[in-house]
Amino acid sequence: KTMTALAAVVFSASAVLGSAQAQDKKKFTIALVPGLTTDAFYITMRKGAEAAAKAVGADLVFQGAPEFNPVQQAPVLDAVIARHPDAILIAPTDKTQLVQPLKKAADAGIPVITVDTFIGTGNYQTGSGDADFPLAYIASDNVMGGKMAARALAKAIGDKGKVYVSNVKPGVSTTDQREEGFKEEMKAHPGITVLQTQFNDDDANKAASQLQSVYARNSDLAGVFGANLFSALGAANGVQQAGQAGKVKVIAFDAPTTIVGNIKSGLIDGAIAQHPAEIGYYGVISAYAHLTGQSIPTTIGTGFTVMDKENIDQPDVAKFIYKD
Ligand code: T6T
Repeated sequence: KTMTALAAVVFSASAVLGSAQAQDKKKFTIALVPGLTTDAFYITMRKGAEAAAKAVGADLVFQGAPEFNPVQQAPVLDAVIARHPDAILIAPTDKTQLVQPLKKAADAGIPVITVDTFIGTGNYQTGSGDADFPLAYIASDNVMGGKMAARALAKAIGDKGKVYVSNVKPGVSTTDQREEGFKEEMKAHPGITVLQTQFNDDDANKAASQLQSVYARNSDLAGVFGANLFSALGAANGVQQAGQAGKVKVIAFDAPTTIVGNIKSGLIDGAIAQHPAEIGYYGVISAYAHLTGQSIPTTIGTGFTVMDKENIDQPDVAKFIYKD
């Protein structure tokens, strides 16, 4: 009996302590720095991050630059570091140029996790190099995504003809890897010639005029791979402006809402949609797990959904169209 009473006292004491701890529980602030703020990919990532922040009772701060550019992103990062959040999730806009700016966060004791893109080699916590300090990298498998795009384009053009990659700029981990995967896969398609990559600086208008110049030089152009949202939309617009809709085939990376109309009209043959909401969700969950003393994996890979005319209306496919 005494033991039971004692146990009850201990139990109620620990219950009080537990609730006091719950009241004192620190509310974490997690910052998400996107590649740029006005991109449906990062807007969708933010939604996933907010869902996770709500689930764990953390505050999410979303702060980014208006353009995908390391020169603009670094001062935004400095401002975020000055607010000293409990953790920073960031899509670095350049593999090397964001290393030093991010080192400042790590030196200030702020854990860093990169989402979508990586710095250095993307192999973190290995003890090698000066860019392995982020705790984790959460993203699509971009080499694989590039290979998937190559297969889709090869199929669309009947496995022969000239194609090229419309890309952002060298030094961006994601789009570099997509181009690498695309070219690797095309080695298995000897009837296809891959022309020189056109870099558009994430400017859809530039991508559109580049398409027209490439087409002007190669009237037998068979297809183009737009390696991210703006490259793909721009290349597709260029195909339309050249009067080649449905003739020059377009495979897009990313899935903004306009992709639906473009796929249905036949201007774009297919899109490799990433799952940005998953990236944001697992980014926040990983940060929270780390902040509460759990170990976290150094890489988390998220999936793809391939969209085309046949499946775009199916709810399990359409749910991966980005939010804007
Ligand atoms: O493709 C995404 C992202 O994965 C890439 O790193 C940059 O471009 C996008 O944000 C789309 O615009």
